[in-house]
Amino acid sequence: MAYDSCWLSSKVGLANFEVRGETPITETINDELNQKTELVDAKKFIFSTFENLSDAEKSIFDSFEIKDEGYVIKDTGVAVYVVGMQDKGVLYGMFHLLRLLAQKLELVGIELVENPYNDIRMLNHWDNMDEKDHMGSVERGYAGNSIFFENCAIVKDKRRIKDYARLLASIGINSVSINNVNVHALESKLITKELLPEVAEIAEIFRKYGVTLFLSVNYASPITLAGMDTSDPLDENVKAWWKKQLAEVYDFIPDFGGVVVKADSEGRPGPFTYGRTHADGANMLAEALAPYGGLVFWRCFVYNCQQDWRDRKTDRARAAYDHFMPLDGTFLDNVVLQIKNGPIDFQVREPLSPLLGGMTSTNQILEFQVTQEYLGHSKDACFIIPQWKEYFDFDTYAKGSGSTINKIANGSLYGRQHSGVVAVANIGNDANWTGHKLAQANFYGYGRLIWNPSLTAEEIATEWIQLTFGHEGKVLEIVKNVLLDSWPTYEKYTAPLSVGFMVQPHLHYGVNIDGYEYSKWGTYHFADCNGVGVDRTKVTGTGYTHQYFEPNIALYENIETCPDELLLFFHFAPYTHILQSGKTLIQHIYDTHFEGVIDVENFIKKWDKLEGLIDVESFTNVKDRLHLQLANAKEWRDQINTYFYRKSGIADLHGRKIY
Ligand code: GCV
Repeated sequence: MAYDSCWLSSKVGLANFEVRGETPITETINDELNQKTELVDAKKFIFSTFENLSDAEKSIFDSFEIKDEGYVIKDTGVAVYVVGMQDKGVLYGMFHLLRLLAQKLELVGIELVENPYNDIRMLNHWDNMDEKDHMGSVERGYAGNSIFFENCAIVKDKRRIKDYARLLASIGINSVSINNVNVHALESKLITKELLPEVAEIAEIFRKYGVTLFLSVNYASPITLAGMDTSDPLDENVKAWWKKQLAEVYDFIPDFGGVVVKADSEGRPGPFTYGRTHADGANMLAEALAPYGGLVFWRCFVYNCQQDWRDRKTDRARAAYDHFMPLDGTFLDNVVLQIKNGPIDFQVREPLSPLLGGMTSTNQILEFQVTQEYLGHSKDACFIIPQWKEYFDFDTYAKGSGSTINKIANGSLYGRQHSGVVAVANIGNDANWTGHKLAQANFYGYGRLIWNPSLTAEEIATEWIQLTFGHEGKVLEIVKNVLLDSWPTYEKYTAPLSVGFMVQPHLHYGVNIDGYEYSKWGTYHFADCNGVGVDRTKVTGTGYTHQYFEPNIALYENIETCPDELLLFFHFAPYTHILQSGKTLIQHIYDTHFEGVIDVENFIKKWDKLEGLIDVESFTNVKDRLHLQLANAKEWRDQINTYFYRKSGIADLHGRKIY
């Protein structure tokens, strides 16, 4: 059932193949190939590590530059070879080959070399074992409950986890953490003997698909698990406890990847309690993990969540940089700072976090969010790949022109040892994995894009559509169209110009313009009768603009040059301000909100044409959700337009209905 409705559903496989070597992963390759029922009876296919090739074969593959997890697919005339340096590379190559077969692409004469652009390609799950009434729930999850936890325990039936491991390997993901970064009482015990036998079972399932397991840990564990009276990272007993505890994890899981830590963030415990720094905290864990090659992913999502809305000086956007920049160079080599793409929190659009590229001497990993916390909860369609593409291409100028986020994420800009991309997953135990069928494309696309960021959003969409829905031209055209337009559309009817938080507090779905305006969370838009937006300039505002490098500082500092789409993030602008597009700010607000609703109406019209051309379940799933999306878009349109009409007193140029 788990695959009937996804990009792995194709039954097309190979009649004549040989898999060399005997490892858990080569076993997986065999299983995978043996499952196929529609066999292509063409050539012979050989799956092998370089090591397992004969000398004569080696001479054919010698000249290819294959990195650790990379592979070559080559038709030598005698056979089609899939060759990797490691069995993991062969596994990725096999999935690539199966993809080509399912897409009906030509294999005769094929020769391609693939190496992943990012070394760490990770997903974080925000899954809970318990949280009072939320047994097995997923924080910010919109596709059912956890596939890892149920009834305050690890799931007994682990078949779905195996299905999931397979999905991960098929898109090149090599690392996964399975529990929420908000670690509650029960999940804290995942690193103890009580739960490690079962955690080890999960690790074994993942291992066969080349995926390394990580756990989120509770910084206060010495107190909550061991009854100590402190978690001070400089306390010798605390250090000794973590060493002992993590050694125990390695007894059960010899290739355990390490830990993910949310400390001193949104009420979570951390080193600040003891007057220590984040470097003190992270390094203490890093020392305990170092003997085993384990990593600490230390999150930089640290800000004051008890802010007074009257305080206009404190700027949440500044927080991560202000906290972590002074610590650059003081982290141990196996610490990796995990940085969200933007300085606030996965809004429909934000500038890039200035910490990315700011720190020169610290390992960094870029954090995206695949789950649609602020992008419509898998009720509204929002294909996020185009957003990530823009972010990857952003030039920070950290080391002069060409210092893109891409090069920072993969560590090449500063020659960092551990680097890559991580994202908050969007899957759950719903039959189609992601709730909204089209949200699968975000999961699929995330893996494909971080493997190869030069793929276009259109190429990724095309792959996913053909693998999932087949080869009908009309299907490709319509689904691609809806996917590629969906992020701009979502932006139009929600919060354009990077104005940020106007959502229902806590839930983060649906409009509530002032929902966060007088709260403690530091996410304000400051709309009044004169204008809207946050002045983050150096001259008159919070000074955030100066966390960037020139020429970005100058670009953002000046309201005339600041890109329209980021205007309200950096400036408080009057409603009559003329955008670079030539429109006034207020007219832009009205136009985008009217257009956004029309876009969704068009999505519905297009989707209706797919009836009978794709499976009924997927057709109905998306159709139903598009109608929910339309209702949501209308509510946003009417509330936003009415709100800004009342604030500004300026009528719509086109006389459309504003309530
Ligand atoms: C896991 C946002 C989300 C929280 C999340 C947090 C984080 O604030 O709303 O649900 O907590 O980010 O990234 O830690």
